[in-house]
Amino acid sequence: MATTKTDPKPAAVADEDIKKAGKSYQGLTRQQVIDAYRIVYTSRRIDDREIMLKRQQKIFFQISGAGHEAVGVAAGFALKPGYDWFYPYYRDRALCLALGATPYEMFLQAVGAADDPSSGGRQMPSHWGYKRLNIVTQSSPTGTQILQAVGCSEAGRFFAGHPEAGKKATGDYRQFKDVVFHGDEVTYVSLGDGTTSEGEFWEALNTASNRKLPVLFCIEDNEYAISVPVEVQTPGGNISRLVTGFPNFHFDEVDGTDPVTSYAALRRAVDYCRSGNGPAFVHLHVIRPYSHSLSDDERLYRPDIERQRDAARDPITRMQMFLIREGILDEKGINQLEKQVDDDLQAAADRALEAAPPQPDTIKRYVYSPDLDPTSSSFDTQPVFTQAEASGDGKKSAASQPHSQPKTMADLINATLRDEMRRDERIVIFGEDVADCSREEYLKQKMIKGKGGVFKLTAGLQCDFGSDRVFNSPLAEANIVGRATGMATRGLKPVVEIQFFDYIWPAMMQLRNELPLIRWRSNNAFSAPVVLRVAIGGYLTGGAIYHSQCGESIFTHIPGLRVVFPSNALDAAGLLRTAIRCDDPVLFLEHKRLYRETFGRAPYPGPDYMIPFGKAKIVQPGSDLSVITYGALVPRALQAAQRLEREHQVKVELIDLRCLNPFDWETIAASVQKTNRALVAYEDSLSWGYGAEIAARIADDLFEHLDAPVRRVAAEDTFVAYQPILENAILPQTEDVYSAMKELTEF
Ligand SMILES: Cc1ncc(C[n+]2csc(CCOP(=O)(O)OP(=O)(O)O)c2C)c(N)n1
Ligand SMILES: [Mg+2]
Repeated sequence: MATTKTDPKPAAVADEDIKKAGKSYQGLTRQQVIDAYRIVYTSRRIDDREIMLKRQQKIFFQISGAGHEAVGVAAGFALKPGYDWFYPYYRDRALCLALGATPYEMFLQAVGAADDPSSGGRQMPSHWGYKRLNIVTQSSPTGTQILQAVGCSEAGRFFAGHPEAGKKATGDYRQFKDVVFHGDEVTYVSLGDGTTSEGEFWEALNTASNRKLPVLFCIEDNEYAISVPVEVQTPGGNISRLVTGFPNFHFDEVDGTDPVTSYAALRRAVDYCRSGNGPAFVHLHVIRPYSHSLSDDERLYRPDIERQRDAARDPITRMQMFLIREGILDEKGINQLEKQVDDDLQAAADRALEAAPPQPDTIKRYVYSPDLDPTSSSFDTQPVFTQAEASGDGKKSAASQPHSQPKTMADLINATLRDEMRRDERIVIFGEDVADCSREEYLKQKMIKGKGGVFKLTAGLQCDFGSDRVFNSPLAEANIVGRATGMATRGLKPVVEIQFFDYIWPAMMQLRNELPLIRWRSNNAFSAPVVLRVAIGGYLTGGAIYHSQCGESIFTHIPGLRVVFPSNALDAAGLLRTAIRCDDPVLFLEHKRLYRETFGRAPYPGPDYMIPFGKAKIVQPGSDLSVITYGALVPRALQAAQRLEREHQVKVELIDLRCLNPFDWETIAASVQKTNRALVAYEDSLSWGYGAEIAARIADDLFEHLDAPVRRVAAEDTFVAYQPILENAILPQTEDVYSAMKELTEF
C-alpha cells in the first residue's frame, strides 16, 4: 500500500534534505507534507470504510479516529517506530499508520481475523498493538495505559543503567523475554479530555514528574467524552491550566487539527524528553466530526451549530487548503492521491474480508505462558538446608548466613527475595514503605537503621541492592500495579508489594483488566509476568474490618493470574522463587498472622529451592475424612484433627492446597476417593468463597464416592470486627473446624 509502507519515518529531517526540497514547514519537507496528507486521508477513509462494513454487518464494532488525524500523523513523524514506545488510544489510527501499521492489518482486526497482528481476533478494532513497532497492546478501559506507559519508560531507563540485566538467561522467564532499549527512547501515551478525570492519569503525572521520566503525554481534547462535555470533566474546562504546577514538565497547548503546528509542538516535546529533561505534556485541541462510536448518535446532545463550527476545523479540509495555498499539490494532484488511496483501501478491505477467522479451539491459548509451565518438574527442587558456601558471584548468599536454625515465614521470604535479586538483576522491588529509607543520605551516614516494609519483609534490600532496585512508591495502589505491568512488558521482573490486601482495590482495574490479560489479548505478542506480594488475612486480635480481609476467590476468578497462598515458611520460600522465575503474573498472598508464627518455621532451604505451582501438600495422611484448606486454616485444622484423633480415633487427611490457581485437583480427588468424606475450610466469608468451587467440583466429579455431604467451614457472611469477642465469632476457629469434622465423620 503506497501510503503505509512500514519504512520508518525519520524523526528529524536532515538540513540538506530541507534545503533540497526548498521551503520547510516547521522542519517538514514538502514531500513529508504530502505524505502527511496521504496518511490523514487514509485514516479517515479507513474509518469510512469500516462504518460501511459495520452497516453491512461484515464487521462488529467501529470507533473512529476522525478529527484526530493531524495529531496522529504529527506524533508519528516526531517519534521513531520500533525505537520509541507507544501507548496510544483508540483515536490514534493516523499515528499507527504513520508509524507503519498497514490498512490491511487494521481491516484484519475489524473483521476479527486469525492473522490480525494486534490480537488475532480477540480485541475490537482500533485497539492497537503492533509488536514490531513498539505499539503495546491496548485495552478498552479509559486511562489504564497511562501508568503502564510510565512503567515502560522506567524500564527503558533501568536497562540503560543496567545493560547487563537485559541479557537472556536460561532456567526462567528471561529465556523468553527479549529486551531492547535505547538510552534516549521516549514513551508516547495519549488519552482524551474525558480520561483526564481518571485517578490513574494523575497518578501517572505524579511519577513521571517525580522521576523526570521521558514520557510524552498527548491529550487529544475533542471537548467530549461520549456526551459529557469538557467543563463537566475539568474544572474551568482546560486541563492545561490545572496541570502546570507539576515540576520537571515541558508544557504546550496547540491546535491539534493543524498537522504542521502539531508537529512543531510535538518535536519540541520529543526533544525535551529525549534530552533527559523530564516528561512533556502536549494538549492538542481537536474535533470529533463523527459520533463517539457507531453506537452513539451525537445529534441527541450536540446541536447542528456546534457540529458545523467543528466541521470548519476538519483536518482533512484544512490540509487540502494548505496544500493548495502553498502550491504543494493542486486540486488534480489531491484528487489523484485520494483516488490511489481509495483504490488501495478497497483492495485491502476486500482481502481482509476473505481472511480466515480464528478457530474456536484456540480460545485458551495464551491465557498463560506457552513457554514455561510453572507446574512442571523443572520447578521441583529439593531443599538444601546446610548450604554454607558463597554463591557464584563471590558474594555471600542469603543462604550462607547462619540459616540452619528454623526461621519464620517473614525471614525466609526476605532471604528468598535477597537471593533472587542477586541471581537476577532484572528484579525491582517497589511499593509503599518497602525501601529501607527514601532519604538515602540518612542510610549512608548510618543515622538510621531503615524500615524495609511495614512487616519488614523487604528489610535491608535497598541497602544491599541500591535505590534503583528497591524503592518506595507513592501511596497509590494502581500506580504500583500499573507501573509494574509496564515494566514487565519490557522484560523487567517487578516484585511489588501491596501493603494490605484490604487496600488492593484501587488497583483492581489494573488487576482485572490489564495485568493478567496482556498476553491473551495480544495473542502472545506481549506479556507481563509481575509478582504481586500481598499481606492478607485476619486473626490479628484488633485487625478489624480493614486489616483482616481475605477475598482470594475474587482473584482466582481471573484467568491469566496465578494465585499462591502458602501456610508455612518453607512453602513460602519455594513458591515465591517459582513465582519470580515463572513467566506468568502471580498474586502471592502472605498471611500476616503466619509471618512470625511458631508453626511452620524452617531453616532456609537454599538459593534454588522451588515448589511447582498446583501441587498440594498432605500435611497429615488419614483415612476417615479429607479436609481441604490453605493459609491460616492449616494450623487450625491440624489442631482440630489432632484433637479428633486423640478423642475419637478419627484419622483426618489434611490437604494444604498452597496454590489456589492452578489447584491440585488430583490430590483432592485421590483423597476423597479414599476417605469418602470432604470438608473445605477457608478463612474468607462462606458464601461465594474459594471453597465453594472446590465443594462444587467434589460434588460434581466425585458424587458416587461420597458417604456424606460436602461441607464448608468459613467466616460468617459479615465483616471482621475489631473487638476480639466479635472477631472470634466471625472468623472460623479451631473449634468450628473440629465440630464440622466430627459431624461429618459421624454422618
Ligand atoms: C474506565 C472506563 N469507563 C468508561 C468507559 C466507556 N467509555 C469509552 S470511551 C468514553 C469517553 C472517553 O472520552 P475521552 O477521554 O474524552 O476520549 P474521546 O473518546 O473523546 O476521544 C467512555 C466513557 C471506558 N471505556 N472505560
Ligand atoms: Mg474527548
